[in-house]
Amino acid sequence: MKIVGIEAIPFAIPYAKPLRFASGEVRIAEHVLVRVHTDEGLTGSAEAPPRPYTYGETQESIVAVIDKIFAPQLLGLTALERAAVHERLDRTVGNPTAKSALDMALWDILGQAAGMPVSGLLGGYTDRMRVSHMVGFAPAAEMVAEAERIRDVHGITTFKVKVGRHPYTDDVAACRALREALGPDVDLYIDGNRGWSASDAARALRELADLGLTFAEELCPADDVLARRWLVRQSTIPFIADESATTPAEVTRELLSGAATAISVKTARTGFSTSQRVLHQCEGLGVEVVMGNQIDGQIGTLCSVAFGAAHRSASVHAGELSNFLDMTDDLLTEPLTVESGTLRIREGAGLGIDIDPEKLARYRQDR
Ligand code: MUC
Ligand code: MG
Repeated sequence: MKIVGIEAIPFAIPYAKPLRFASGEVRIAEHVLVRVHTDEGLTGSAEAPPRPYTYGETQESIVAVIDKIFAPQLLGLTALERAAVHERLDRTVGNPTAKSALDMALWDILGQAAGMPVSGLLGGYTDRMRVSHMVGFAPAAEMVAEAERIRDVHGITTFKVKVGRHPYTDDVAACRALREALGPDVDLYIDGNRGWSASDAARALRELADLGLTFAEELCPADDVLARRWLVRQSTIPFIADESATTPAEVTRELLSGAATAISVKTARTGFSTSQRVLHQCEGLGVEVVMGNQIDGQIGTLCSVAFGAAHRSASVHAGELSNFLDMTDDLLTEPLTVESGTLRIREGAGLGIDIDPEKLARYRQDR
């Protein structure tokens, strides 16, 4: 299982429905397909989604760091030497989605070599997760229409509402319209992507108090250190750290300092190996987690569901596994489908990422 080649292939697939949120927007999925080849002819795959507003990575930087730094460091190691792989990757700071795609591609190789699904190797708790859908910025009536469509077509009954606009009262009105239209049985939570000040966030939380929200995520910047702790202390619902908790050390800092009370686990930024460390930290500290989404395509979503379904604590809450529904196309031979509000892992060896060569040829940007 010696690593003999690593490819970082940029591709671009437009969104049918762009997602807008406080820190940015996504109109085209300009991601990087990462493929790791072994001397026995196995190929592990994963995708890296550049999110400059969250990690500083771009599509070009992901390709460059893999081609110029990571590939030369990893060639010759085997898929069983993941700790050694991570030691080498960690000599370079940052670049979380590039590192994570490499980690997950190695797990894909392990699964294929063992003839077993990666989700089973990771923990094998269940074979599916309930799906949560993100509702991006739009006029309130459009947000309601989108949530109703997603519920009616896909059976999804958990929605993460993007907030963080100015004035904050527009977001409060949108959340109220969603609750009134969808009724009490739907789970609603909010994600501010650091858009509000702590004082606006506190006002918004008070005005939203009767809506029965499940969580609040990253309402204001983590760098507003004292203001953020002040905000979290008065929140009556768990306060999820996302952008502020992208490594095990940041998770420790955010939780122990009282700046967050729950964690978003994203395989796109911590792969499988480091996501397990984060998950075990949260379990040990008695903190809830949500499987988040880095606005992944179908490949990244398969990785998220493989990890989430593998662990009891990661599958308690619905996982954010539906962003791919807004894309015009994807690379998999057999597209993912959400059925009755749930997404299943792929049975079979590895991660089950079977890439359609014609689609890859159509969307890749390096030829
Ligand atoms: C999310 O949960 O915030 C948007 C920005 C980012 O870093 O992730 C997405 C979704
Ligand atoms: Mg978030």
